[in-house]
Amino acid sequence: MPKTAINGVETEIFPSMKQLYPDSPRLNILLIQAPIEDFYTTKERHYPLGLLTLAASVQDLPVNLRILDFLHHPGRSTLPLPPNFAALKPFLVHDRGPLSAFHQYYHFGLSWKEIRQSLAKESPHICGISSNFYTYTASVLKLAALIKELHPLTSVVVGGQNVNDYHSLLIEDPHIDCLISGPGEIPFRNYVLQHPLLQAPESQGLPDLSDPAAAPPPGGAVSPARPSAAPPSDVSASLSASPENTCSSQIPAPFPLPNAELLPPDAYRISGKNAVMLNLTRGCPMACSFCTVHESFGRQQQLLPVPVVIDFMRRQIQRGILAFDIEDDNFTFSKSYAHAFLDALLRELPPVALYAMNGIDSRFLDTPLLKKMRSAGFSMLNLSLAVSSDEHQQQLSRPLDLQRFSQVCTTASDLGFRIITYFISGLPGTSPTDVLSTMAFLAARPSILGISPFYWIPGMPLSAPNTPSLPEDARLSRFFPADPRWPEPTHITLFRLARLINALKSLPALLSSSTPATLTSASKLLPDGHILKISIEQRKLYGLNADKSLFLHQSDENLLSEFFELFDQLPLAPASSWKN
Ligand code: B12
Ligand code: SF4
Repeated sequence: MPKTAINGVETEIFPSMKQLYPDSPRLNILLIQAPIEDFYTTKERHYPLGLLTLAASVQDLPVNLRILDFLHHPGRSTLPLPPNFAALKPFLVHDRGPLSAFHQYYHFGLSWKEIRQSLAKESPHICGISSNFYTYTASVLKLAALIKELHPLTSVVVGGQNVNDYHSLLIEDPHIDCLISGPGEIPFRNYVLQHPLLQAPESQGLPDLSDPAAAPPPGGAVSPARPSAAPPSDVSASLSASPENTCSSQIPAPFPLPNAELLPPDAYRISGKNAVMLNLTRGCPMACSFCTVHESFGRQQQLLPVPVVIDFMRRQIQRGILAFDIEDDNFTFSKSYAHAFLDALLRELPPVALYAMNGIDSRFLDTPLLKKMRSAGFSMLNLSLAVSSDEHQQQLSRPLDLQRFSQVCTTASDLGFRIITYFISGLPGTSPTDVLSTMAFLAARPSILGISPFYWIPGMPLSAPNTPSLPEDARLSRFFPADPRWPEPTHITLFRLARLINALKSLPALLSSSTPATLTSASKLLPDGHILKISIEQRKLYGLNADKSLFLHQSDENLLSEFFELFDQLPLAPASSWKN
């Protein structure tokens, strides 16, 4: 069968579908999240937001639609290390101490045996699989093959941020019938509408659904075209153009909110609270060269009308949701929009816990906004810094005012936010010394250090001297040396050093101390024999065995010397702590 073109839906897509499940009065659609293989996963952020917004875009059609989340499952099983991860092996020692890194490779989610059993019970006309991550392409291909083996006539559609023309694995796969890139709502709805079951309304007694505009999904009509990937000519102009979008419920929503009701309220939890994820905005006007989000959502920011968001949240609260994670790329880019949203939330909704775990850019934060965020229910602030040097920020097209960043940190800490700031190690063009400077800058701020090893994505504007030949190598936890200055031992040593700083920053004695600490003075607060004290005194990194004995981690010795020289006299600020 010819595969549907990327970004479009051809007409001849269901050659033999008229015979498939002819007795079903409705179209059976399964929207599926695949399991993954990695050293770790972040289960608090598994929410299948993209699949649920797709679901919202077809919920008015005569379909039986279910979400099968094969990832979000307590089950995990250990796997042998992939052969191409061999360089990591000497470092993957099981360390029970504060300087641990990864040590065991896992399959996260339902096992393939259980997935097979689960799919065998289904009678799907269409299976839509989400593929957001290049590095996890293999799981998506395996799932597509399994669906075709069990249900040869079922249409397998794959969409998501990994669907693009930069790599051919999905395009060439014989088990995938249709690929949809960019926001999936409109093309997926069109795809569904072309199904023979929906194309014969009289015989099925179904309404005429050939005109999508006749039945827009709740929240307003979805946008008719893929957003522009071109950056807006004037970022400040797009900023000031956005406030009108804030309050009118007359303005149609440019994209749907998730159909959260498809899943039980307690299916996803954050800090023990029933949680849902949502986007208030889509599209990012920034142009950071290590990011590919614009390929999917464009560079013009679209805003949901505030009343639409508040209605959604109210409905969720009524069904027992207590926490909301706003996964936007730049939720506060338009400050007036963010204020309008927070004002409405404070005015109209009972207290809830709010998160923006994808990170907030300090450039778009100030004291009034931070105060309002705190009152509205944010207690954690996830900031993103990438790198601290001006030169590298320019190279990455990510200029940042460090003084302003520091002010934001101080204000947020005074307001009682717990702060974590993400920075990237291993970026092509940067050296380990550059990253030590970023770490030194953050160590002196009341923030936890969120080290994020660089991973390559096909199509990212940033070019790398070494690109991984296999998708599995293109993940954070692989510490892939995209630049020769970043061999695995250097990368992993920095990872542990970030953990060392964080452990010291969180020491109760440091938190209550009135005098600024240094690495050496902080170590003096620790009892004799403490693993961190020994590590600092000996300028080596130690791990902890199960029997509580210590072992020495293999490290980049030059980097260790450089770190201890640099940090010996540098100020170390305690991490800000939760204040309720
Ligand atoms: C939330 C999130 C996560 C969550 C997982 C979410 C999940 N359910 O799986 C967590 C935190 C676990 C995560 C992890 C990673 N992430 Co992440 N993540 C995101 C983030 C911030 C938001 C995703 C989202 O919900 N978007 C909103 C929804 C509405 O959009 P969507 O899911 O893309 O869906 C739309 C379309 O893509 C499409 N679509 C999606 N699925 C389908 C299916 C069908 C059938 C169709 C037709 C259409 C379709 O239609 C949807 C509606 O328009 C994005 C950045 C972003 N702005 O999107 C990065 C992003 C997806 N992550 C990325 C990466 C690389 C990772 C990591 C693999 C990095 C790493 N560590 O190596 C890790 C994996 C770590 C681990 N071991 O778990 C990259 C992916 C780039 C790529 N092409 O590979 C992104 C784009 C960020 C970036 N750096 O550029 N991530
Ligand atoms: S990293 Fe964030 S701010 Fe930068 S372009 Fe990507 S989504 Fe936008």
